[in-house]
Amino acid sequence: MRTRTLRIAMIGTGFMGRMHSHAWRTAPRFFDLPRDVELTTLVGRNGVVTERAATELGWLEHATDWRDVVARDDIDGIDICTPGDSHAEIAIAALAAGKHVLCEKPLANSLAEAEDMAKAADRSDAVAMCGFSYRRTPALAYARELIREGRVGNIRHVRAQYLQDWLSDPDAPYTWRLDRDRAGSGALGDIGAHSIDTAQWLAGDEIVGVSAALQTFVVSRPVMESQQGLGGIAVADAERMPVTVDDAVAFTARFRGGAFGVFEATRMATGRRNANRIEINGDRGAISFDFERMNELEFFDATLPKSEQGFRRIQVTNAEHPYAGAWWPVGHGLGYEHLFTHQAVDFVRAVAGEAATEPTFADAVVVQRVLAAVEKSAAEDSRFTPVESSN
Ligand code: 4PW
Repeated sequence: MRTRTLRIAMIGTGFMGRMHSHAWRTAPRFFDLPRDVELTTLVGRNGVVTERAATELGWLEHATDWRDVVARDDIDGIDICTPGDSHAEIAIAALAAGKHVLCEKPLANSLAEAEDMAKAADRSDAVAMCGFSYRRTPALAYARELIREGRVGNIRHVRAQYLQDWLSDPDAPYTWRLDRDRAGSGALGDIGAHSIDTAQWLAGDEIVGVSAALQTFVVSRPVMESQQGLGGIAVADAERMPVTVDDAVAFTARFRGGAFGVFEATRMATGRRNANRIEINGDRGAISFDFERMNELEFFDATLPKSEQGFRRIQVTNAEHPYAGAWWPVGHGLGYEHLFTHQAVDFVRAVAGEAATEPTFADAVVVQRVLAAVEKSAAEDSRFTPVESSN
């Protein structure tokens, strides 16, 4: 029985705003939730754009000032889908006003802001959750179950790559994701943060040290004429804007428990659209995953007789698998949008006290510390050892 309605205000009308709208609408329709969800108010700076988006995406009303909305008594939850430069201010105000908060990743643009947000969450009784959505991939949630049951044993290797190619064209237009002031960092915070969170969450362990390098291949990009997906269309002969973030990052990492990690994130890996991959090798087995085949998990069991060993491809689409039972019968499979629906489900259950909040803001600070360490390591040129020239 759904006793009360959770009234949501969402800030942001872009790609993530559209995705979260779909999730809030779908979650109570497919999952047995303790609360109904009302898409109450959509907030965006541009009134015309926000009104159109509110109508298209099914919000009851729209508004242009998040401060007014956060102060309203008829709103229970604030969903932050804006670029990172406004996360801290909105989240801290919303928590102080007693609202539950779901905030997109990475939690903030700096470690100091993220820590302030976690302190605000500590002072509040409300739910404060960070949107590391890949935790809600059934195959990864199942991988975590296997790892927690000891099926891979002691972890030695964590190998994570997040490869996209939407910026490989040097004339792909400038977006806020290329502006350090708005996004905090480039491939590192936008997609590398997912790998860091997934790796620590799966391994049940924390990264304690990194050695990193960052690379920017394209230092300026043409002004955008119209947005399409993550990128958009540039005007011919447009003025170029300086790119102030990394295009790619690579780092090695040591985990507290002794595991050794290798991470790579780039938005210029031609041919790779959303290859969010992770492989973990332990002394009893291994798991391997690639989001481009998100309904599958590869599992290797080193305890089987040698003659029977080999990676097994498990279709993580059965009712027994995490989240999967609420969807389609006999393994029809899920897509990217389902992660966000599962995230909305877990948020509503946390608000009703039926599930723990995870990831919390404190969990997201752990990721933010790694992001900061990667930037620090990359900035210390002395750690980059040149190969001796043969001439
Ligand atoms: O969080 C990530 C983004 O910012 C995503 O999962 C994919 O890469 C889609 O957009 C970017």
